[in-house]
Amino acid sequence: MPSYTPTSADRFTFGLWTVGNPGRDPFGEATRPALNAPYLVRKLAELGAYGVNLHDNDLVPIDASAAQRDAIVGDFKAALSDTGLVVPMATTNLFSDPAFKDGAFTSADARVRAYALHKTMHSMDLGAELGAQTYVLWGGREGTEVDAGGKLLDALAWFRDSLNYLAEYSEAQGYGYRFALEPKPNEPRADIFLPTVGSALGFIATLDQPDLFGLNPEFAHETMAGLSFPHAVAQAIDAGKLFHIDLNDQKMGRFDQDLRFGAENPKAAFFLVKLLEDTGYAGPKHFDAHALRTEDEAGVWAFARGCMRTYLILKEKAAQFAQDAEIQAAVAAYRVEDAELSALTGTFSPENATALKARTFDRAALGARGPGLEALDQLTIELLLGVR
Ligand code: GCO
Ligand code: MN
Ligand code: MN
Repeated sequence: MPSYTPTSADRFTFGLWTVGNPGRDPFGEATRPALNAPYLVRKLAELGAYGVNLHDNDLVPIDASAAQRDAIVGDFKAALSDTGLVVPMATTNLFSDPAFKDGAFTSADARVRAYALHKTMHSMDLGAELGAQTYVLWGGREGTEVDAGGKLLDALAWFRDSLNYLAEYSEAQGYGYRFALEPKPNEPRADIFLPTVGSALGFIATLDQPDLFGLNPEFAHETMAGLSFPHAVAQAIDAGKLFHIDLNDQKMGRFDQDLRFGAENPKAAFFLVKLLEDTGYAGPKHFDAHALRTEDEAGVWAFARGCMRTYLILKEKAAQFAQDAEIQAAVAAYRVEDAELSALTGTFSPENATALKARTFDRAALGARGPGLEALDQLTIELLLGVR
């Protein structure tokens, strides 16, 4: 029986805010004590994680003095160097402070927009000091409940200007960040700007330096929007924009649950892992989730271990899927090739178009073909349920 014990080669990461989540929710107080950053680093290293990610204020309180900041960062760096854990990604908290209650980069107040840039640049300095190469931008408060203010187009322009500015700052400082936009449809705002992977991809094309920008898609976020996460990730991969990924789970149509990876939709999780493994995704696999509010500290580590273990089990299942002769025969039978027709459809030429228009098709036969998907899906389910 394989142990499914991760090593740093698996590149699993957690946020300080994930395993550090004390169980507070809109209806109730924290249910477990806050754990300090160096302790979290040591525990994650013990469990076989590769790295740890952070918002500026997960580590340094928003009102810390320069001396306090340096002491806190020093202790954190010591834990990193003791354990070998790295910080591949950093981000800014642009959602907790009341200053950001109506948006950060998209606030209607120019002073808030300027403060958001100021705070993000300081946070980028911290991330660079810790070695981060990916900078995530999750616009948690970038949205509205009320559209009467009439800022929809302005908000997009302000957002664009801010991202262009930050990209220039990164280049001017020599940080070389790759920025990853993280779409989410709602929560904490009623309607968040750039709500899905597709929206973010469209927006990136309008930036001054689109090559510096990609996606940090999250399983729960596309699921909240009623969309398929594997489909969204495939589109990001197709565009060369899968810069980072947030793994967790979620029931569709519910509040933002941040469940343990694979806990709710193991089949979608399987097709996601298969997609990442088949396409050679080499970035960090970040678990942006937290233990249930019911849990104590032991539950937190059971949660973290479970996220990684489930990924590794699904990775093994993906390999089994590729080696299963009956499954592969069904996959092969699903696809129909026709060399003669492909020669006509592969490249446009007036001759090909004329020849294709002149062809006749047996529509009834096309419509009558059974592609074998019921049988293939059942084989997949049996594989996942462990009877193959
Ligand atoms: C959420 C988001 C956040 C971001 C994090 C990093 O739903 O709250 O997923 O957890 O991922 O702020 O940018
Ligand atoms: Mn989320
Ligand atoms: Mn996230």
